Amino acid sequence: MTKSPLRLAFAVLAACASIGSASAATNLITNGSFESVSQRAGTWSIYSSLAGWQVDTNGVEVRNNVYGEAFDGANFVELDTKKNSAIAQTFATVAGQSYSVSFYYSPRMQVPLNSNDIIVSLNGATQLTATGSGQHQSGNVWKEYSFDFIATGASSTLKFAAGGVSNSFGGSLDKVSVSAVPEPASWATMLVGLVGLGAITRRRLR
Ligand SMILES: [Ca+2]
Ligand SMILES: [Ca+2]
Repeated sequence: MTKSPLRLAFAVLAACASIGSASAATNLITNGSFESVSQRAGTWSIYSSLAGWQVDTNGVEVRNNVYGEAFDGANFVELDTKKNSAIAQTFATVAGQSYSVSFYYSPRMQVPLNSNDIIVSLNGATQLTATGSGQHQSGNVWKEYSFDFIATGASSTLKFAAGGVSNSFGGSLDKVSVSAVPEPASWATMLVGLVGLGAITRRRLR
C-alpha cells in the first residue's frame, strides 16, 4: 500500500506530460502540407487560391511528386510560379504566448543559389531566408527550418515569399506547422501541484 501514492504521482505526471505534448503538437496552420488539392501524380498547376492560405497575385504552384518528391504526402508548393509569388496564413494566437514554427524547404534541382530563396516573415518582419543551390541536385533534398516567436496579438500572420531571381524556377515548401510552446511557468505550476498531491497522500496514509 505504501507504493500507491508514488504510483498515483507517476500517473498524474504521465497524464500532465501527455497533455503538454498533445497541446504542443496541435498544428495551428490549415492545409500546411498542401494536400487539399487533387493534383495528378507527376504534374503541376498554378492556383490562384489554396485552402487556408492567402495567395499572392502571381499564384502558387502545387506540384505532385514532379522533379522531386514531397516531404509529406503527395504535394508540395513552389512560390516562383511565372514570377516570384507568395502565400500567407493568419491564425489565432494568444498575446504573450510562445509559438514554434516549422517547415521543410528544398532547393529546386538544377536551379542555382540566387534563384531558390524562400523568405519567411512573421507579422511583416523577416525571420529567415531558406535557400540552397540545386545545381548538382537530383530530386528534392528537404531540410527542416524552425524558429520561435512570442505572439503580440489575437492573431499572427506567417508568410512565405519567393526571393532572388524571378524566373519561374524556385525553392520548394512543404509541411508547415505552428504550435504553442508550453510555458515553463505552466510546468512549474504542475510540479507544485504534484508536490502538494504527494504531501496530501502522505498525510492521509499516516
Ligand atoms: Ca505535402
Ligand atoms: Ca527563381
